[in-house]
Amino acid sequence: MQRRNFVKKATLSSMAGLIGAEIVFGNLLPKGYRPLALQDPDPFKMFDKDPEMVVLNSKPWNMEARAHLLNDKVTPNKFMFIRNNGIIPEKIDVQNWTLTIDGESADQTKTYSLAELKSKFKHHTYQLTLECGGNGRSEFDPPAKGNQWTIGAVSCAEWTGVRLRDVLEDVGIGSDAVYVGYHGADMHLSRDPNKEPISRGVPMQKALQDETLLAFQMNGEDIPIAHGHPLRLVAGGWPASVSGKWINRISIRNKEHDGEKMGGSSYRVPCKPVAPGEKVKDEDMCVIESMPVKSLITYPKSGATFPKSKSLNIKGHAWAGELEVSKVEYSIDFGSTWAPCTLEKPANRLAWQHFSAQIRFPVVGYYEVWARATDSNGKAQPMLLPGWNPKGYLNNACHRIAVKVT
Ligand SMILES: Nc1nc2c(c(=O)[nH]1)N[C@H]1C(S)=C(S)[C@@H](COP(=O)(O)O)O[C@H]1N2
Ligand SMILES: [Mo]
Repeated sequence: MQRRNFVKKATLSSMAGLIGAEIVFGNLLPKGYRPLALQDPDPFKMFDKDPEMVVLNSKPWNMEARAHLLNDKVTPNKFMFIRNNGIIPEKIDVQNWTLTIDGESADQTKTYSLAELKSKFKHHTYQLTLECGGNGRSEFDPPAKGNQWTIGAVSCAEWTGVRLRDVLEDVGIGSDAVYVGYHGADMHLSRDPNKEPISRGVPMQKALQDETLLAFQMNGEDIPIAHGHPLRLVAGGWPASVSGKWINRISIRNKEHDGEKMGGSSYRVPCKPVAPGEKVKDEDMCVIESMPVKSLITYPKSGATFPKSKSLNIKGHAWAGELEVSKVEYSIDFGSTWAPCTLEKPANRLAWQHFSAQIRFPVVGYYEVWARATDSNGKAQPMLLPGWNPKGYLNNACHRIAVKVT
């Protein structure tokens, strides 16, 4: 006869709390069984993602790609990472969606409907690299709290929208303007309407760049819901946290924006290098601006096996925040020697650049292929880890893949 393990009373009442109703016959629930009402819907179906994507968190939804999934020159939705701080807006009324521009340094407060934004201002399309500031966090020691991103929180999709500059100028930018801050329609995890999950921004100079968009399309279609439909800010080359999703308000500020996740250790790193694990005072932390140079080998998939008779054609992308990538090199001897890769120009400023190389291996056996990019200021990626920081941001270490030659 099978023995049934019944769930504890305490667990039962907490589950009832989550469901919002008493679980009748709850005392008969088998141990370890999660009532359907509490099971997650299939995120791959819900967000139209490839089944090889990796879910890091379901509350809120956070999902990353693997290196080999990012081989496309322009990232399609199915391989694009999702980073949410709160709950995706549940009802989006596109017809009545509005964007309000306000703030101490706005000449007036002005509200636009989506249709007005689309008809009044010229449309622009750019490929823009978006990388989460915490991409690579999982490698830091001592570990940092937060989603344990490996290398997959980066994308380069094609975004279409209007220039933020054109809209801000239509409203009128005060002479004392220093920053813009965004507000989105997503909900705080606590569902408290007075709390925002995130409200970040950029200095005016970044806000006024040609490539900083208020986008309504991604890869030629409506932006997918998880990525900010119907309107998102896209500021390529900076931590993607400044690219606000589900945007309904932008404030022109006369000081550094002080919204949620602008202070403390959020998206900030020690202004000067610190020892791993060191406590850093708030006033010694600086806001992350342009992202550091980085590259990713997207072909072949790590672990691939190749015959020695053939050369291996590696492929990947490299990006350098506000800068251009000036060279990418590869090494098959753990960084002792480096050889050049072929590097393409970006499709436009702030788009990632594609690289490739034909590699011949001297003898059969196990190898690692390492890639290292250098930016236009001559700064290269660190081989293993850059400086430690409390929240594990900005890990731009060289990407490495394993290859067996037979
Ligand atoms: N409204 C809103 N915008 C947001 C976020 C969010 O949680 N809410 N997350 C930010 C962070 S931290 C990142 S890395 C990017 C992720 O964009 P993606 O999910 O489209 O890849 O969106 C940014 N914009
Ligand atoms: Mo992020």
